[in-house]
This record gives sequence, C-alpha cells and structure tokens, in this order.
Amino acid sequence: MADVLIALGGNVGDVRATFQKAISNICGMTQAALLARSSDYATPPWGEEQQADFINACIEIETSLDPHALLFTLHKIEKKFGRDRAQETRWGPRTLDLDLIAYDDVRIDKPELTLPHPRLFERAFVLVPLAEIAPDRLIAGRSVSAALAQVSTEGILRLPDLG
Ligand code: A4P
Ligand code: MG
Repeated sequence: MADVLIALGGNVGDVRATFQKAISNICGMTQAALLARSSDYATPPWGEEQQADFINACIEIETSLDPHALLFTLHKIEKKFGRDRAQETRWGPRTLDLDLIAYDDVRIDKPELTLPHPRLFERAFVLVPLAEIAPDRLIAGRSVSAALAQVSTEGILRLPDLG
C-alpha cells in the first residue's frame, strides 16, 4: 500500500460540495482508505489573478494503485465533475483540479506525471491545507511545515466545517 497526498482545487460551481463527492469517488474508484482530510480553505488565485477565489483542500489516502493508474483515475473524476480541459486556459478557472502531490517517496520526472508535484513548494494554497494533515511529512527532503514557513499565506482563510 502506498501513502499518497492529493491536492484539491476549484473555483467554478459549488466547489465544497464537489470536493465531498469527489473524495468519496476517489476512495471508491481507487480502493483507497481515507487517512486524513484537511479543512477547506478560500485562497486568492495564483498564476492567473483575474478570476474568482479558489477553494483548496488536501487529503491523504492509502491505495494499492500505481501512480499512473491513480492519476488516470483522478482525471476521470475531474471530468465527471464537469472539468473540460478543451475549454480551459492554464491556471484558469475550473470546477475541480486533482493534483498528485506525493506518492510514498517515489520520484518520477515525466511531463504526464512528475512526482513529487513540481510546483508544490511555491504554492501556499497547497502547503496550508497539507500542513494541517501532514506537517512532519518529508517531501523531496523538506518537511511540509518548513516549506510552509517560506511562503506568504496572505489572504488564505480556513473555512468552518460544513455542518
Ligand atoms: N501532471 C504532471 N505531474 C502531475 C501531478 N503530480 N499531478 C500533468 C497532477 N498532474 C500532473 O495538469 C496538466 C498536466 O500535468 C496533466 O495532463 C497531468 O498529466 P492540469 O491540472 O491540467 O494543469 P494546469 O492546471 O493547467 O496547470 P498546473 O501547473 O498543474 O496548475 P494547477 O495547480 O493545476 O493550476 N490558485 C489557487 N489559489 N488555487 C488553485 O487551486 N489552481 C490553479 C490551476 C491556478 N491557480 C490556483 C489554483
Ligand atoms: Mg493540476
């Protein structure tokens, strides 16, 4: 079994409801156990700033799927929740984005799958929720909490749990 960190993001539609359903789908479709789920956070848009705020969260799962099969399944789930890559711009608005952040300590360096996620350490919108569930996890030799201390978390807001 592999220990996997996944980041969720979106800024179109009822993103928090989408996350709840997507997490159930991830566990069901990858025969995974959910080990941890962060709170949801409202985050200012990164990369392309002229768009609505995002909601972001992270989960930790345990799965027996290999990394490529897992990514393939995550793409299927993105599509199921309305993501249409043909209509999108890079870093632009989307209903659901599922990024593989880390898969055990596996390193892969291919365009279709890079592990750990190549832009992880620049992104407070990933590091803040990740630090809530896995502060001591080492990714590429850095702890999540140490990486978080290096970025600005300005404008990021933890949202109260949905009742
Ligand atoms: N790919 C390679 N490695 C991975 C990996 N570890 N996990 C490939 C997931 N995918 C990986 O992905 C493009 C390609 O990367 C895929 O085909 C996959 O095979 P994508 O999700 O379509 O890429 P993208 O969204 O255009 O770009 P990128 O750099 O992955 O950006 P993000 O993070 O997906 O950007 N601001 C806030 N506050 N919160 C956000 O969630 N998200 C984005 C989207 C921009 N700004 C944001 C947020
Ligand atoms: Mg992505």
